[in-house]
Amino acid sequence: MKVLLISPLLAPQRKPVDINIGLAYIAAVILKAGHEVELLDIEGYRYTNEEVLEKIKNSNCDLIGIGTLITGYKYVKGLVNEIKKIKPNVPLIIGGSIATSIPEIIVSDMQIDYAVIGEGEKTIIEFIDTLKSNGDFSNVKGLAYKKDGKYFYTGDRELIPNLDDIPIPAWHLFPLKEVYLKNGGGGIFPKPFAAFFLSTRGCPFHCTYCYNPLQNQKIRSYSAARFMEEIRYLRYNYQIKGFYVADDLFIYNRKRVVEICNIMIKEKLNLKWYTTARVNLVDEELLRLMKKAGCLSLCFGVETGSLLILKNIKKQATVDQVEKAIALCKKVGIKPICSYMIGNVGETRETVFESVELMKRLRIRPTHFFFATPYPGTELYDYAKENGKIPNEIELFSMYGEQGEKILVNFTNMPNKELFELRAEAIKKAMDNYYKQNIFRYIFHLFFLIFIAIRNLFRKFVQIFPRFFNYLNKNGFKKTVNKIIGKKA
Ligand code: B12
Ligand code: SF4
Repeated sequence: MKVLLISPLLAPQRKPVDINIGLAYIAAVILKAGHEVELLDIEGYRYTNEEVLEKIKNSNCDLIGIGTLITGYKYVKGLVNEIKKIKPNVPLIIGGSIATSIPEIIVSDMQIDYAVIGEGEKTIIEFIDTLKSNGDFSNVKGLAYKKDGKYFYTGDRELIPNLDDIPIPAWHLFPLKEVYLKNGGGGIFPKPFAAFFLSTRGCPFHCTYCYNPLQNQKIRSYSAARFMEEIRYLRYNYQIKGFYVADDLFIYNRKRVVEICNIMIKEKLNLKWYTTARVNLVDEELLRLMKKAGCLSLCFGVETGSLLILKNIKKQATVDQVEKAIALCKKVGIKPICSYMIGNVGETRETVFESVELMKRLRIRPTHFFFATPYPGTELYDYAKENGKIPNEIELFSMYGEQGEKILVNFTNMPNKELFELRAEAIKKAMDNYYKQNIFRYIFHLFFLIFIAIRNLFRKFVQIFPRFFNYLNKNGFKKTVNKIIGKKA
């Protein structure tokens, strides 16, 4: 059977960096089962709509699979309509968080034939087998579709107990060298850089704005050996110099992290990497080891400096823990990056400025404030629905896009305009504080930039001067001056 897998356009406003890793796993299991896979990576290649439709038209596939996030809703809906016009008889199946979080809506609002809920590795293979044998799809767990005109769900599929059992993602189908590895990295991270590596699924915490807890997935991780197998694969096949572990909670299993770091140190891979962390899960010993293993930076979802908001979002972390974790990172030389939210339930001017005060105390460059956004499958989303804050779900899905730049749902008692202005004021305050705290660093930085500019000018002059001198010798002063000012002799 030939399966056409489509990675839709996801983040057109920036260069493609993150491979559609869920789809890469699906491609790997289909290939392993002996079928053919054709991949249409729209996000990676940025094909135009015409090119996309042409490629789909020319494909002799027996099944089409799409995988993406909820934010791809609008694009996928349009794409699906077009696909059904070109290939009305080819079954269309969709997976990814878009399917898992709103299967009923997907099945009824889009011309999708089947939606895969949860992990798809086993479901897709059973689905293909059933399709081939003309069997009964109601036996395939984790599948949603229309039966007798009504939504039908076959029931939950058991989680894959051991992630080491799944094959290495089919990275070779994606334009790794030409696109993703080239675009990843930068700043303190060397290129080629793999920004899409995943080794953990699930999370034991219950933050209200996150869709992980509602999937109720037990946290599972690759073993250290499997982790290293994939890293070596990327290192030797694609010469990566660094990577980002996109796990939601890479550091959850301390023992595993220690093992991974020890292997990296022993093998002298000299890879530079970063990942996400949680302020209540780091300690000095662990951070030192991570640093030694090449970890240059850690991203913390700090979210707020207000204890009240921390409680409201069920973060299970305290402001003290934030301050301690950041201080430890700075002490061992790991660059901490903190992200913040604004506009959660209970947010006021006072709580926003508690965040600004925290930023001030942390003395690190503040990152952006993201507006709290409810995504389906999260507690925040259910709260918004129950409180009449989402009058039209489909409309909301169509507005999703870049992260937290717009107020899609306002959970505060402030009008949108005030909340928007408050964010701008808070960002300005935080940045001003930061510049004041780092004034000498900035002056030094400025001098450094001026020095580099003068050095470059000097180098250019040294390169050009002999040519200029030769010309002058050959043509005389007047002709040379005329040449420079562009005047004909
Ligand atoms: C990598 C990632 C990204 C990448 C996406 C890269 C890409 N090209 O897809 C980037 C960095 C761009 C991104 C951005 C955002 N993300 Co994001 N991201 C993730 C992350 C960390 C991993 C996704 C992933 O690959 N998971 C691992 C794979 C194995 O799981 P999976 O995708 O679900 O795939 C499985 C099944 O769904 C199924 N499947 C998937 N595809 C297909 C296709 C077929 C045909 C079949 C049969 C099955 C199938 O099988 C797969 C294997 O089991 C998740 C968190 C998480 N742990 O899942 C958040 C997550 C998906 N992101 C989320 C969000 C909200 C965002 C942002 C809005 C910002 C933010 N707050 O993080 C932006 C939106 C950007 C935009 N412009 O649209 C939410 C989505 C919520 C939802 N209901 O959809 C998640 C779940 C985070 C969270 N915990 O809340 N993200
Ligand atoms: S935000 Fe992070 S810690 Fe909280 S539930 Fe989601 S993945 Fe877990």
